[in-house]
Amino acid sequence: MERETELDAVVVGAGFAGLYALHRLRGMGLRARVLEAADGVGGTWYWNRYPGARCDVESLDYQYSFSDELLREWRWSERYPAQEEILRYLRHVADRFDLNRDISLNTRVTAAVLDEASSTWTVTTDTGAELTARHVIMATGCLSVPKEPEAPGADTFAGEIHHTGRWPHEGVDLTGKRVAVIGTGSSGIQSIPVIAEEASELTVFQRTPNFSAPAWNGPLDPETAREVVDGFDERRRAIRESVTSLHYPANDKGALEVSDEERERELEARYEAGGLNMVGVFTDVMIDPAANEHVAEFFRRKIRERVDDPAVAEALIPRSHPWGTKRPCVDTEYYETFNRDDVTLVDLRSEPLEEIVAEGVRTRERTYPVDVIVFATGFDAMTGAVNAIDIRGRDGAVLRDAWAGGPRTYLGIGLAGFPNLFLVTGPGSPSVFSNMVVSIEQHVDWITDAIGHLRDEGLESMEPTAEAQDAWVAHVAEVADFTLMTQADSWYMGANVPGKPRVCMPYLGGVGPYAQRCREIADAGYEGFALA
Ligand code: NA7
Repeated sequence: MERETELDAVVVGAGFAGLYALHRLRGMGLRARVLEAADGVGGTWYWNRYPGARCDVESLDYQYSFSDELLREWRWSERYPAQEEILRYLRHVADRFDLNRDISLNTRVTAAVLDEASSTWTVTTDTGAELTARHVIMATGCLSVPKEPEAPGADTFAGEIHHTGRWPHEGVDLTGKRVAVIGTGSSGIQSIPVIAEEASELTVFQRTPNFSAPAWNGPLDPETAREVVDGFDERRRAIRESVTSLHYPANDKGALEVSDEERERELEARYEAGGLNMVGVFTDVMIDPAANEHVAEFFRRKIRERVDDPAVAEALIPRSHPWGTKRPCVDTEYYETFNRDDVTLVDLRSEPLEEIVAEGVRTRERTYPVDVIVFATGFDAMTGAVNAIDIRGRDGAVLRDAWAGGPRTYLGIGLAGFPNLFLVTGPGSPSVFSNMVVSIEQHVDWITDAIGHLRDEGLESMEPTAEAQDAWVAHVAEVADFTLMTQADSWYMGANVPGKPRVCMPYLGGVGPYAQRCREIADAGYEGFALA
């Protein structure tokens, strides 16, 4: 594939979004090619192979809904799917729907340039290939560009360094090794208990403690799974229309409206149900600091119960951000891991990390000698993968420049000045604030319907008007400002990457209401888009 010009669409990325986009486009009789940097399909689940990597959304809801046969033939083994099982599922999807023949692996997209006269895009890759297509669909994922280690001296370290988001495929033998994990977000919290089992000593370097609820993972009862599959359409409809896109019930009461006993009962029940059940616990938790504090205090009590040493428990207790304003974590024995004699917690707030030296990690207080350093330090989320590509639209405008002050989109799907270029779960859509598979299906359906509409109407291009985009960006910010989300230095806010603009990137208006708005816009002839 050196030059390909007969395409209707180029899809960038072969994760959940790219695979489904290809399937849909093919079903419409369109010609599409998927370009994927990795040497296999899977996206996030291809790269994130660190010990303990698992999805926080339950297996039965973290799967495609577009094929009843697929739904019925695939068996999930556990309540929450492990990385390996999700990757196997996605490979199965690629095989079953014969997708591989239109996927180019080991191919990283470097640029996409609009030809205004023909309303087509020329996409170039690091393999030297050049593809021309009417449409470009960015299925690049929200968490696909790992953040570079910010610790100086990493190149002087005598041992091995790994990032959770780029874990070696052959695995890493940590048996008998002294291991450092830097970072206590979801990746750290999932991997720390598993690494502790293997390593001879584990030292955890924590900058910000997080709130984590037990997953209560376990084998999935086949009978329960069958019942869910039998009632799947209704279950999926309900979560699509819900605010969170999780199947957990949303309480219609506020934390401040109920008695102390009722509040405690509700919190305890959600904690016992496990995982992300706490999302939706009370209506006011994400908008009222006093309501939020009840949830935060509940978690703090649980941490004290789970950790033996009171000083360690205090260090693990989050105080610097309201609950839910950084991604709530889901764990298996995370806090209990700190009860082991061979696990040490280093609180970087009281003893800042200064540098990596040949023998290990040096803080202001001392050097911790280790054999392996694991960076669980997260991603350049939501904009990293799009900004890594040189995207040039109308009048040569560079997308990266247009986003210099933070991402600007219409619905998280379209970009003013970049006709026929679509983002799947882009900034300005619920994206990471949802069950990603539900949001991906909604976006891919919407985008491919729009492409079908253009074809049926004999139109060549669509792009949001500047006014519609400005209004949407303002709306996204207004909703965020109404919540407590803007108070945390989270990756939702771009605050984890030095120099990144501080903007709340996901849309917080709720998955169901958002999808409804997208539908209305399409039904009104793609209101806010200029069709030509
Ligand atoms: P996250 O959630 O961004 O977590 C990264 C962690 O690494 C977090 O505890 C950070 O502390 C810490 N960190 C980042 N940079 C540094 C430096 N320079 N020094 C010390 N500590 C640092 O990424 P994950 O991979 O865990 O999870 C990403 C998402 O994947 C997750 O939210 C789920 O949606 C799935 P900080 O909080 O910034 O102080």
